[in-house]
Amino acid sequence: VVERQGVDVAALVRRARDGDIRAVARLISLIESDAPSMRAVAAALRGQPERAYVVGLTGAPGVGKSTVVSALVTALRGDGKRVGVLAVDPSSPVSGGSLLGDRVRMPEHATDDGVFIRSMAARGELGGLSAGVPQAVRVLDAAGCDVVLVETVGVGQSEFQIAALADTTVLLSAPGLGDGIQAAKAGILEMADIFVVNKADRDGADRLVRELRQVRSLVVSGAWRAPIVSTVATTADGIPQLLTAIGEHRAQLVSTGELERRRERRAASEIEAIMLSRIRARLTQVRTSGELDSSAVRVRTGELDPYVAADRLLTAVAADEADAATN
Ligand SMILES: Nc1nc2c(ncn2[C@@H]2O[C@H](COP(=O)(O)OP(=O)(O)O)[C@@H](O)[C@H]2O)c(=O)[nH]1
Ligand SMILES: [Mg+2]
Repeated sequence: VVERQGVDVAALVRRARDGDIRAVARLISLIESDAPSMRAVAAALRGQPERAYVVGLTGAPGVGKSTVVSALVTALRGDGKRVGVLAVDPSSPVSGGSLLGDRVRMPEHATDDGVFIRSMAARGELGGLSAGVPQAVRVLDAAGCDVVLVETVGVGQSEFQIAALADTTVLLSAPGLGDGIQAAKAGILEMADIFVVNKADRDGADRLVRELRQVRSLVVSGAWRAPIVSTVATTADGIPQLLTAIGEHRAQLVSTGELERRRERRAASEIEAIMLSRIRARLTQVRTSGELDSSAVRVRTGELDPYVAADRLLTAVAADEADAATN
C-alpha cells in the first residue's frame, strides 16, 4: 500500500477512476504538495495510456480565457463529453484551493458532476507547469475526462510550457488590450495551432483578425495553417466554430502521427523536469551538508580533480534515487 499523508494513494486512484470528484481533488492536492507525493500518484497511475485530449488556452490577462473555457465546457457537455479544467496561475505561490471550491468559479458548471475544475499554482523554480500539470492531466484522464482544458496566463515562459504540454494550443487575443498581437512575442505566435480573436463584439476586432492573418503568413508552420476564429465568449458566439477547429486540428495530428510525437515530446520534457529538480535538490543537499565544501578542499589540495569530485557527488544522486525507488 502506497500511503502518503495518511491516505492510500492506490485507493484514491480507484475512486477517481469511478469519477469521485473528491478523490480527484485529493490526488491533485497530493501532486501539489511535495515530490514524494507526486511520485506516489505517478506510480499509482502507471499502466494507463493517455486518452484525454488536452487543449491549452493562453493569452494576456483579461482576453477572456476563462469565459471561453466556460463556454467550451458548456458546448462539450452538450456533446456528452466529460471535461476537466485546469487553471494554472504561474505567478501564484499558493494553490487556488480545492476542486470543489473552484467549481464556484464557474457557477454554471458547479453542480455538474461531469466537469472537474481545478486551479493550480505553478510555483517553484521549474515554473511548475512542466512538473505538476501533466500529472494533474493524468488524474483527470483517469477520472474519465474526454477533454482537458488548461488555461494559463500568457506571461513569461508559461506560453511555451503550455505549447509543450497541450495537444492543441489556442492563443487568444482581444481588441482593446494594449497593442494586441504586437504585445505577443513572435515565438508564441508560432506555437499557436489556433488563433482566437475574442471580444469580437468590440471595436477593433476586425483589424486584429487582419493583423493576425498577416502575421500568420509570416509564420511557417508546415502542413497545418492555424485558423483564426472570432468569438464572443460571453454569448458563446463562435464557440461551435472553435470546437470544429480543435476537432480538425486533432484529426490532422492523428492522421499524420504527430499526436503521438507531441505526446512523446511532452513526456520527454516531463522526464527532463523531474531530472532537473532532483539534480537541483542534490546540489542543495551537498551544499548544506558540507559535502561540497569538503570536496572543494580536496580539489584545492590537489587530492581530487574537479571532474572526479563532481562524478562522486552526482553518483550519490543515482544511489539516493535507487533507494527512493525501492522504498
Ligand atoms: N465584451 C466582451 N467581454 C468579454 C468577452 N469574453 C470575456 N469578456 C469579459 O472580459 C473580462 C475578462 O474575462 P476572463 O474570462 O476573466 O479573462 P481571462 O483573464 O483571460 O481569463 C470579463 O469581465 C468577461 O466577462 C467577450 O467576448 N466580449
Ligand atoms: Mg482567467
